[in-house]
Amino acid sequence: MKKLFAFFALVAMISSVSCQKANTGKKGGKDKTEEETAVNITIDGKFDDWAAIADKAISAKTNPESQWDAVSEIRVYANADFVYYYVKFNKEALNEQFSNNEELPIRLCINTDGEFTSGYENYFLESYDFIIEGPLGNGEGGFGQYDGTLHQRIDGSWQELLPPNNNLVAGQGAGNEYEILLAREVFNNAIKGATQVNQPIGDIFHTGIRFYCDGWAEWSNMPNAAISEDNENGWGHLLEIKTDK
Ligand SMILES: [Ca+2]
Ligand SMILES: [Ca+2]
Repeated sequence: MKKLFAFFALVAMISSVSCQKANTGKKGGKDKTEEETAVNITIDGKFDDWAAIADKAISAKTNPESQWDAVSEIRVYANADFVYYYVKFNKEALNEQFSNNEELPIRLCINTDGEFTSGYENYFLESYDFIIEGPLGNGEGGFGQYDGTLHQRIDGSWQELLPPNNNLVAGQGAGNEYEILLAREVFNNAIKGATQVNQPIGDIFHTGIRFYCDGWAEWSNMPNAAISEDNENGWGHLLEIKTDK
C-alpha cells in the first residue's frame, strides 16, 4: 500500500510540473508554447482533464451492429512517459454488474512493435504481444484501483512478466467512467529484464481493451465492428496510437 501511495504522489508531482507551459524557446520564428506542451492526465476519477486533449486522444465508439454494448466508448492518449486510457460504460450494464458485486476484469491488449505476425491472434483483427490483466471493480459494488499483471505471448503461451503490485498501472473511476495510466518505463524495464524477446512500446503502437463480467464471461471488446460474413465475431482493428512528444 505504501508503495502505491508513493506512486500516486509521483504521478501527481509529474502532472503538476508538466502541465505548466514549458519554456522551450523559439523555433522557426514561432513561439513553442501551448500546442507543443506535453499533457498529462491526473488519475483521480475526474474526467474534465480529458477535454484538454480531445483532439489528441484516439477514440472508438461501440458499433451498434457488433455483439457488444456494455462499453460505449474508449479513448487512448500517449506521451513520452505514460499511456492513458479512458472508458465510458453503458450505465445500465455497469450498474447490473455492480449490483452483483462483480470485479470486472479487463485486459489491455498491446502490440508494441508495429508488426502483427507474432503474438495472439484472437479478439482483434491484428495480433498483439502483451496483455495487462486486472479488475476495475472492487467486488463490493463499485470501482476499485486498477492493478494489472503483465503477460507476454511467447511461443504460443502467455508468460507472466510482472506479478500484482508492480506500479505498472493505476486507475480510478466514478459514475460510469474510468481512467487508467500505464507507466512506459516500468513496462519497458520489465520486458527488458524478463525475456529474450524485447519489444518496448514504440512511438507508434496498437492497442485495444477486452472486458469481462460474471467471472470471466466476455462482456465487451473495444474497438469492435459490425458482424458480417467476413467478420463473424465483430472484432475490430486495434487503435493506432502515435506518441505525443
Ligand atoms: Ca482525471
Ligand atoms: Ca507484434
